[in-house]
Amino acid sequence: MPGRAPRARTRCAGAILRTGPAGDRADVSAVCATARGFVYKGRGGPRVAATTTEARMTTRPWAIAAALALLAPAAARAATLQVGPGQPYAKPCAAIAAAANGDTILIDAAGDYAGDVCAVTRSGLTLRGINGRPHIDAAGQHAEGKAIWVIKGANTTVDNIEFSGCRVPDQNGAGLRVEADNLVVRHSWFHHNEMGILTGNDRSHTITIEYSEFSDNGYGDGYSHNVYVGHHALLVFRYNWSRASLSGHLLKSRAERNEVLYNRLTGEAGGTESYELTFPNGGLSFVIGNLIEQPATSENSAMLDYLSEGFGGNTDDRLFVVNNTFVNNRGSGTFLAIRAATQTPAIVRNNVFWGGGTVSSQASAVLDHNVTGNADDWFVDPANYDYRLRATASALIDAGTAPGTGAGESLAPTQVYLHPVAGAARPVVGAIDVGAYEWAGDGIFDDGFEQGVRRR
Ligand SMILES: [Ca+2]
Ligand SMILES: [Ca+2]
Repeated sequence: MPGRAPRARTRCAGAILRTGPAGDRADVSAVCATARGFVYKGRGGPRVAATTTEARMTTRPWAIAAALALLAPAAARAATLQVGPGQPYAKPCAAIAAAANGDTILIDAAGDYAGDVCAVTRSGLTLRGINGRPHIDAAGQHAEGKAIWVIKGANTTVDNIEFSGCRVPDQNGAGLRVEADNLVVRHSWFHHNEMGILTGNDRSHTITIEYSEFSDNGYGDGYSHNVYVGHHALLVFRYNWSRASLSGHLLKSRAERNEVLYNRLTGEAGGTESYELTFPNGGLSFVIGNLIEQPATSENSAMLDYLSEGFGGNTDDRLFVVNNTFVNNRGSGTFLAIRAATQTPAIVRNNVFWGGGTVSSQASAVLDHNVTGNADDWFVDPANYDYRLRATASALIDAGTAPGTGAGESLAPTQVYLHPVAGAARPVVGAIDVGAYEWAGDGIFDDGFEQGVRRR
């Protein structure tokens, strides 16, 4: 296959420590684990060590341990494939085609990967950007009419990669189309695709998305979104920034269980997204510690939508909304559109509902220690979507109650979203504050970690 390079399965470690049986101390510089067993390397050229014992006698203990590890079962001797200028693989998909289960593919940000699209069929791959964040622009290409990468292998990790520009005939071209269990996406950026991430509908699958950014995805028809998770067992979505999807939603999930924790879901200036957060089929959903902002230009006036399309095979309708900051710059509408099919009263505790509108459309919702209002001195820098608290936010500081538990889980916000796309421990200062942020003195703002809104 053109461009396909052999995987390196030989690894060497260490240097000679003791004189070996052949008195070869001066001639041997390393011991290598190979398919033939241990091979000494040195001035006399390579030679095969007779036994592991011989190798052990002649090398430092840590060296032989490292070499032995490379002869362990397949899962432990995964290879690392290098992608980029001057590397064995010029493009990510060439390495993906050559990889074995469990391998790591390192993609140098210096490469030009425009139009390099494919399916990922091996399982257990780690696909990681290095030396910056590599960018894969679809450039008119797509894999299987679906995405830049179609994830078909279980237990894949995608780390530190930028995906943009995917368009397909079905108008749902994604950065990632997910058709396998237990994908983990982190530190990645999805923008100007028709979908950021789109999954299939396998109710046994889980997906984790964290420390990632989604912006300006959507075909513009309202059916394409920054993030769209289908019927899954579990979505974990945390420390992400999703903003300004084009007519679609900032986050949509049909999962049976959703853990949406410490994110920034903000339409921002000119954003035309519909729902900022929607669970159209309900599901056991924890919404804790998020900043959720609706701009005046949002295409609908509801922010969090729940059970708007019936259960769709889900069985749980418990919704916990705790210690979030909701900002409604549209000025009217509904913060929590909890639809009529929802039988279980939602638990809505310690939230800020700023800017006007109906808090909950569910009459039976348990509303507890929430604060509504439109004061202009609560937040650090609303113009830049910085809704951490100022000392003047006395209506919010120490105004919360113990978050308690729900569905057997703690509802306490132990972390805060740290902009951009990071997290930090939530400080504990007196009683818990209302909203996604704890006021800990103005000094917290002196370290410059708020870097403002990036515009690209
Ligand atoms: Ca909306
Ligand atoms: Ca406090």
